[in-house]
Amino acid sequence: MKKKAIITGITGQDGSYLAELLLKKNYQVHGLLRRTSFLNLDRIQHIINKYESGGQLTLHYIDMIDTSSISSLVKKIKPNEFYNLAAMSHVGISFYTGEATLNINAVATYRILDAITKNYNKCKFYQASSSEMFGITPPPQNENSLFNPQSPYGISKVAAFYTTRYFRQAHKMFAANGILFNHESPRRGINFVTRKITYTVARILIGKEKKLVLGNVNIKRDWGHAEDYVLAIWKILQQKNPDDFVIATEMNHTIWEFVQEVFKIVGLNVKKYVETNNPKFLRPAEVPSLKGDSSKAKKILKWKPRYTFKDIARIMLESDLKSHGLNIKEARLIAKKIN
Ligand code: NAP
Ligand code: G4F
Repeated sequence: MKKKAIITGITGQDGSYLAELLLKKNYQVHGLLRRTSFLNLDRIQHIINKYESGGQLTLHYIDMIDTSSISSLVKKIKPNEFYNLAAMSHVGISFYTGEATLNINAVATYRILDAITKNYNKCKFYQASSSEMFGITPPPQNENSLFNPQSPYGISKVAAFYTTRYFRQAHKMFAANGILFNHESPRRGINFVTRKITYTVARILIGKEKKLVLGNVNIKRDWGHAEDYVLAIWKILQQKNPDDFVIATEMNHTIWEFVQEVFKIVGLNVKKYVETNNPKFLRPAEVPSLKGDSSKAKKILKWKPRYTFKDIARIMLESDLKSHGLNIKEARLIAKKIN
């Protein structure tokens, strides 16, 4: 019998990589998506083409602000695994959309867990928790570090984290948290800082953008690759007992170091093309430094990241150059001319 999984947020960065992984492992995948005014299937069109007609992949319209139909879906499908990845995932924007962020990220998580426990409590549940929950707690952060969130997003994720633990402890569900540090890829949304940098560099080179305008570049993040991280997500639900795991590379870098790395690859002049500390991109409160200690995941999940900081910068840049019709050699020639 094929294993069955439900994924919320299948159209997102992680949802798309996780769906790919599960489909390769021969799961039957049910992906939940919301209605948007502009159909947003870019990250999953390739798997829709390959798996939807044969019935291995099914998409269902469910918005996280109205999870009433999740009960009947869980009752009907009886999934082995439920991955809750949907979220208003932009920390900066959450300062302006606090209530919606709490509804989508926290209240919906409670409703989903309640629906699972009432309709099919054998289903294993994964919650997409975040290093943002640690806030100003100094690095290295691990499973025992204090949560000290600095944004509505961070608060919503702390609430969802404890909701998951509550269903594990009080309702004896297999409910687990992955506390994932930042992870990136060519599928990262273009308003997250790494992708903004690689995307804007490509656009500067083709003359569509004049400058890369950033906020605070002294902030440090522990960046991994989303492909590595969805493997950890899957492993968390394959354990005998539910538990919480920090997933991180254990290395961190400033935003400025990422800028320098990307500009160095194509030889573009940083001083000429980068502006920092623009008020539009400064946040009312910041999380200054994240660096995870993932020794528990290494030991129990036998997981470790394959991609390095430099790999990630290069892969993301190459992908953005390619989608703008350039390779690195051509990009370097243009950079020389416009520096
Ligand atoms: P993402 O690319 O922003 O994807 C978020 C997904 O949630 C998208 O599919 C989005 O749908 C969906 N969504 C948002 N609001 C929704 C709503 N009201 N109803 C239904 N679906 C909704 O985020 P990601 O990077 O893949 O992250 C996945 C999860 O991991 C999120 O919960 C995030 O908070 C968490 N996380 C991410 C990181 C990271 O560094 N990437 C680290 C720690 C934790 P649309 O496509 O329609 O927008
Ligand atoms: O790329 P970011 O927007 O990611 P952030 O805030 O760390 O959140 C991401 O990682 C979390 C895990 O820790 C996830 F839970 C969350 O869903 C998301 O995936 O910003 C990184 C840093 C911030 O400190 C921000 O202030 O970069 C700084 N930054 C500087 N200039 C900028 C910019 N961030 C963005 N998005 N855009 C800028 O222009």
